[in-house]
Amino acid sequence: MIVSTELEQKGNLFPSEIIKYKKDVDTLHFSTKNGVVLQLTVIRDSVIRFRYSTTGKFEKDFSYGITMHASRGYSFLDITEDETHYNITTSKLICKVEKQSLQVRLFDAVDQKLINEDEIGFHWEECYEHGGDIVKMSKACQKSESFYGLGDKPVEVNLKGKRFENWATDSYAFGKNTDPIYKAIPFYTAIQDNKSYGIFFDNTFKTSFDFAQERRNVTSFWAQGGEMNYYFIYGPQMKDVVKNYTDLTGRPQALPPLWALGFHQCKWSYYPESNVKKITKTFRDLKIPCDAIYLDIDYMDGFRCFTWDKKHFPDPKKMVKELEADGFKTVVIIDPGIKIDLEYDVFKEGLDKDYFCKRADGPYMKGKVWPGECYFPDYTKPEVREWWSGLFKELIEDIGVKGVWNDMNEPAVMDVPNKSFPDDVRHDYDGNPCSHRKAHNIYGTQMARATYHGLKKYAYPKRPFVITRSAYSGAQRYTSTWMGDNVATWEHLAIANNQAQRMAMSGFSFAGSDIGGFAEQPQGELFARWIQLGVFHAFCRVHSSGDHGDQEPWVFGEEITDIVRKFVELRYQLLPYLYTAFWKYINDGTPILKSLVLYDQEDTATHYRSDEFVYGEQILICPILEQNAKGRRMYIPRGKWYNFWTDEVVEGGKEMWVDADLDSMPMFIKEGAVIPKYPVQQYVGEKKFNEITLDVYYKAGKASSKLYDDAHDGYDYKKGRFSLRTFKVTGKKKELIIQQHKSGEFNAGYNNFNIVFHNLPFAITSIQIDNVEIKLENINTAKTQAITINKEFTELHLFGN
Ligand code: MIG
Repeated sequence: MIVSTELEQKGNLFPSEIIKYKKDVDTLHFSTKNGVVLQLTVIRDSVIRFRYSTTGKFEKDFSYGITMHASRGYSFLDITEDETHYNITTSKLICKVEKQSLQVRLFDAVDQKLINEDEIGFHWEECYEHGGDIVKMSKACQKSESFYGLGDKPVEVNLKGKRFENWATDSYAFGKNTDPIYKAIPFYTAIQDNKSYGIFFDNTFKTSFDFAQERRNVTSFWAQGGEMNYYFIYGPQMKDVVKNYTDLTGRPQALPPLWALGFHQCKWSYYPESNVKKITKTFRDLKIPCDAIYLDIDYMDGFRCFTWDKKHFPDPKKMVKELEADGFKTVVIIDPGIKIDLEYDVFKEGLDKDYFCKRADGPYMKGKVWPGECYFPDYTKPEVREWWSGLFKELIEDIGVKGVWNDMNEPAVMDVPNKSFPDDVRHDYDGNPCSHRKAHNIYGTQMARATYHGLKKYAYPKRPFVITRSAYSGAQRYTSTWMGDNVATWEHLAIANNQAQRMAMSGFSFAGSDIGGFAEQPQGELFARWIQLGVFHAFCRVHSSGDHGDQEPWVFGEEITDIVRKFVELRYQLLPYLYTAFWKYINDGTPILKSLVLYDQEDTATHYRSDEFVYGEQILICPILEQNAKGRRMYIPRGKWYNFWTDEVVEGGKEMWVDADLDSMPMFIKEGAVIPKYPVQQYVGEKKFNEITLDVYYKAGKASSKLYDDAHDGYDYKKGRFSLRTFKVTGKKKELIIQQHKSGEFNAGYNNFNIVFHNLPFAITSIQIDNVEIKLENINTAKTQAITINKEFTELHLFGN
């Protein structure tokens, strides 16, 4: 604390007028009279990076957030200077830098309209205590502007009027509005005047964001250290902003194995082995599909990572193998805390090689977690990550574990007021030594990254599966995630819905919450409603702390068990649809879940909707969030939608009541959609089948759908062994045409499509496949509105009367 010094009086400091300008290929340097430098880099036509230095010197340019694969290059760049401004023009953006103040304004290059402007812009406060500056940015907030994103914040989808902090924090039983919680994702999107842009503030110190909370007309963000370093990403569609953000910060490096998109069952803790097997057997006996079973911390010997409690798990290899034979993939937890124990080789090796984090003056960072007193690997050091990756050899290659769950990596420390490391802990930060103030928010991501590389190596030629609790921007490249310790309440069901949507629009689609709630015990009704939502999240896992009773699908009585089975079966049927959405996410960054604002931003009625979302491209979901509900009011986005359960067609662009008793939920399909479905399986790959279903929802007009497929594991798909099918549907009064376009070299095991037509406005009188008339009786017309045909057709043409 600085008391009555000159510094205190200094307060906020501002750049003065520009006295020097220099261009270096794609980077412009503006220097002010008082020594501030703005380094403006045109990354792409729609992406500009702003970096400010208050000393004239910049830090080494290093970021954990930005992927080395980020694309660069623009099609047009023009720089002009007039009396008051420098004007930087690309094909998408016009950026004006004011000479007097260094303030920035951004306009759409096409219609010249304002997108975003600095209010006071960049300013800073010197930080005596730690050195450096508290760096700040204030921007004007337009009247009808709304804000979204920012990772796991447990609030409604629209962030306007709220203030947040990013400091990864272990937040057991967090509640609505608790801030911060586990993740630090300093990226938001905004929309005003039907123009959407995003800001990625790539700074791993504690960052804060104020969305017109303190002042109605101002949105600001600041950090406790480091540089003011942000990327301005223009849309004007929010979808494109998110895509471009994932172009910068990365997308998953590989598709997940398909089993990872199945249903997962977890608890703290399933042990001993007989108990694990009892659980997996019950899934099979009751025919509730399930692909993964989790072992929480109790499988270890005294919570020592990479060991087994031999009393409870005498032969882990044998157990894992047996589980696998029954379709269950074993996922085990690995925490960062390494027990201080000279008899324990992981600890010994870490100590000998000097891999653990140290305090400022040299002693090790000692903290209490589950194993008791621990040291913690410094995952921000490449050598340490390499070592950590190697530790997975036995677990993955030999024992056969298929996935790893990284917990407590905020990092969490017990029995200390700040729940984490003290600020003075030192980190390597990949050769940019720093204190924990800078490394805290990235610690979990670097742990997950090292874990990922271990799994990738030892699971080869299969694909790895990692799940993490803490994350910074970019973690989506390596891992999936869950939202930490939620609670079995109705309010938390709504939070889970908002968090999954928010994560998806923050570039992190492979996410889900503990279904049913981690703390406390849900009633059967809440559990059923939660399953209904959870099966539409990319990551779908039941987990609970266990000290409040059982939370398997069958413990709430038969009615609930049947509902759970129905919805988990639906998830398994829709796996090809989800897999296609995942492929799209990896391929171009399209979020798997789309909040309505992201789905249709032009319709301002969507800007404050939080409950409804579009799953993939064409399925509208709205969970029931209240007890005893027999349905609910919801907003249907513009266009025509089919009620999934009744095939009734509704015209969107309005709110309406939708029936949904406990065994149902509001679910709609976009007209014109072709929805692929597998037969129900108890686990991915259980059955060989000769056909899959395509549900075709008639539309008067044109629509297009995609179906991606590959071997569901392994990397052959990267060598062209995938199959991408595009179905173009054209509906006329008495005709329906489906054109199929195929690419890729993968040949799926099935031969036929069973095409089911919904709502055909005519009776089929004749059918042509690839211009050849087919005798109606030659086609397996089980139902009048369905036909089975070879999957390689090019054009299917139905005629009717
Ligand atoms: O301090 O490993 O969020 O999912 O079951 C609790 C035990 C540590 C917190 C995780 C939770 C996990 C639990 N862990």
